[in-house]
Amino acid sequence: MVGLLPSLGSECKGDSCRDVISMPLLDDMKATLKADLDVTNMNNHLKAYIEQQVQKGVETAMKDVMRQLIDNKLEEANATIEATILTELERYGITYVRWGRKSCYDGAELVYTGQAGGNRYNYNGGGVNYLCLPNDPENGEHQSYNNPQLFGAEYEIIADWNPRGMSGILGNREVPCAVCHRKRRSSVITIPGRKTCYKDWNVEYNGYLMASHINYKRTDYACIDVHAEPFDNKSATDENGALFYPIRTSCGSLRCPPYKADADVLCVLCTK
Ligand SMILES: [Ca+2]
Ligand SMILES: [Ca+2]
Repeated sequence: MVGLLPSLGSECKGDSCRDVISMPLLDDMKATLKADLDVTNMNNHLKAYIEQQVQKGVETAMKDVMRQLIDNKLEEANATIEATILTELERYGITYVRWGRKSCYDGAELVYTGQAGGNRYNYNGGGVNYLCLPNDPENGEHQSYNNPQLFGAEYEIIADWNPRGMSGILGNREVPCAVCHRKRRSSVITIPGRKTCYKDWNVEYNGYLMASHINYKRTDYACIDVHAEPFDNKSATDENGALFYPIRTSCGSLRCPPYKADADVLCVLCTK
């Protein structure tokens, strides 16, 4: 019996492809059937088929390799983008003053700590805002003109002026402050009249809203931490300067309810 499959790479032509195939017809008859076959077409078909299969295999293998390469590159690119975003996010954030405390809350970075100050409670002119004055000032030159408008601030929280939950030793003591930086946040608000933040906002601190006294010059409102502390160990002396008085509600134009008459005013500083 002759082979039907010529080796790949060699192609038969014409008579060379005409071979005689013999095979047993019936064992008992001890005879053979002989036939001439032209295997040219069969060879060509087989060759084309094999080439097609080889090509498919190569294509599939190439696709797998390319896909793997692309996947790897995409993974690398995603990791780079993510790392870049995280690095950039570190540079962004918000700042706020925490009045009444020397430190920042839970992971917020301390920019500096200092002493609360502002204009004297009974002086005209100047600013109405409280200032957080750093503990390591860079001082200007001495001057003789008469326009002193920068004073330290005192807690004017004496006897029954003490809001619930605040230390009773604060009266006439000086007021610390901390400037805090919270990374990866873009907004900050101080909400008067609440001690909790709204949904999706984070509490930085809560306390009581304070300002000047109704008989003195107007100031800003400031949110004094509920756990306010004295600036230092110096005993309470009534030096005055800028003053922080607790304030209370007054119903009328302020709707009660929802507000409550003659009540301490809570506040909370929120970020997100
Ligand atoms: Ca004092
Ligand atoms: Ca005082």
